[in-house]
Amino acid sequence: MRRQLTHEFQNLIDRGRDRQLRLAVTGLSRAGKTAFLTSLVNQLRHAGIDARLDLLKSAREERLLGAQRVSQPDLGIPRFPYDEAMTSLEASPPQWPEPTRGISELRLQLRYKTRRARGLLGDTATLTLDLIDYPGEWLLDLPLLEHDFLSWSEAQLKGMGPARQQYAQAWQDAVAKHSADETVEESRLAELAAHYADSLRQAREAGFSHLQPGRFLLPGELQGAPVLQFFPLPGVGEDDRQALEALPASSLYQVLKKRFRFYQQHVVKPFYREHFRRFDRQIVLVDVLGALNAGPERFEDLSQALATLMRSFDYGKRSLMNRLFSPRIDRLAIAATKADHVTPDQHANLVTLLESLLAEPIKDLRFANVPVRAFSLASIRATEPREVESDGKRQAALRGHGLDGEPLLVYPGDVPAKLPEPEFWRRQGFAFTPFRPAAAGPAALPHIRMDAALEWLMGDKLR
Ligand SMILES: Nc1nc2c(ncn2[C@@H]2O[C@H](COP(=O)(O)OP(=O)(O)O)[C@@H](O)[C@H]2O)c(=O)[nH]1
Ligand SMILES: [Mg+2]
Repeated sequence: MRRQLTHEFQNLIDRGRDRQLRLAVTGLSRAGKTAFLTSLVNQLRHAGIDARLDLLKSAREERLLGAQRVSQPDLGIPRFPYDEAMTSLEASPPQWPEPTRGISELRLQLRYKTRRARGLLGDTATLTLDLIDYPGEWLLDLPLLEHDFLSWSEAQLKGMGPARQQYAQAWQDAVAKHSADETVEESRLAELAAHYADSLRQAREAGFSHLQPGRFLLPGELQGAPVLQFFPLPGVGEDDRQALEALPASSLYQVLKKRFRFYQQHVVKPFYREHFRRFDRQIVLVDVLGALNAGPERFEDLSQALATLMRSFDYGKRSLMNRLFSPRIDRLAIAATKADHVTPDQHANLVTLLESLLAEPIKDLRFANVPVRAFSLASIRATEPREVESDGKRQAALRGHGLDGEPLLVYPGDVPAKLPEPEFWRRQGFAFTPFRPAAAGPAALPHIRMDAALEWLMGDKLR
């Protein structure tokens, strides 16, 4: 009798616990979001069969039974293309999944055994896990809400370094042919805006990250809409405010100003209100190694982009985020991806480098009492650690295949443990070769520390 009561009591507790988690994955383009989510779904689907998830407590204790896909709750959001990604990885030769360019979502139902005292297993329970993938570029737009068109315009044009300026020059020359009070034809506006978007894309291609507005790079369903047809206006500043404000509604200045406001109200705000606000947990992926490979100006630019991006997680009482949207993320992970590009002895440095890259935001998060942890991981491990002998000494190396299939045995170099000094860049001691993924078989995808990230992001929900 007594035994039965305890059992029912336990059932009640189980039902009362929150059994739902909205986990969001973000990062700038090419940071590794698609690879991460594909691997995450794959690992969970193989849990209890052949996945290697020793650092995920519920898996280690053999309580995690498996995961199933169920239909997603938001019918207006594209489904995360898991099957398509797996098809690419299973192809011969295997290929990295196609890049995705907007927000997508997938719902999993996890089954697991709850934990009782003294290691006894409890009942079977389910956790509904909503996974959301969205471009980090969209978060670069948060500060845009603090500006009006004029101050935004000035800030955009002032902040460019020489290499970055190079990509904006042709566009600037084209705009310089027009004045702020001129009535510019709709088609010409569209042209100038397209030219501006193009200059952002070129800068992006050349390795820059700190680019605004974010939707110009990843327009999603807004491709071609007039709301994306504005740009900063060179040659005017705060001193001209009064004169500019007095211009007629048809003037170039007023038209751009109106569109900028529309972009704030109908693009930036709705994303935070309808999506961001509802996330419970977040992982931010960063391609630290890619930036190291790209040199000092790109690396510094990534650092600024990350500082901007992380402002969306600034929950200080007086932060813009809290004032506008009262978000609820209660735990955050930041991860340096593609760790399989360096030898395992460099992984600890990769984490400390990431931590120093994000030192300020991490401090703010801790102050605001949002737990945050840094990781290095490989969602889909494409290399194997090896050792080679050179000059009679043993040296760590990586074995893998290049994108066109040729076998490689390389030592990519040392990862600096903190922000690199000028000396590091002079030596250029880092060479990053892209690898193609290993052939995917029927077993779970090979990874590095996906399980550690999972434990941090959802382990407490699987008790
Ligand atoms: N070696 C290795 N490469 C990776 C890994 N994850 C991503 N990549 C590489 O980075 C590219 C971009 O990754 P993707 O997930 O598409 O980035 P997204 O734009 O953030 O979704 C991929 O095409 C791969 O070349 C990984 O775990 N290991
Ligand atoms: Mg993607």
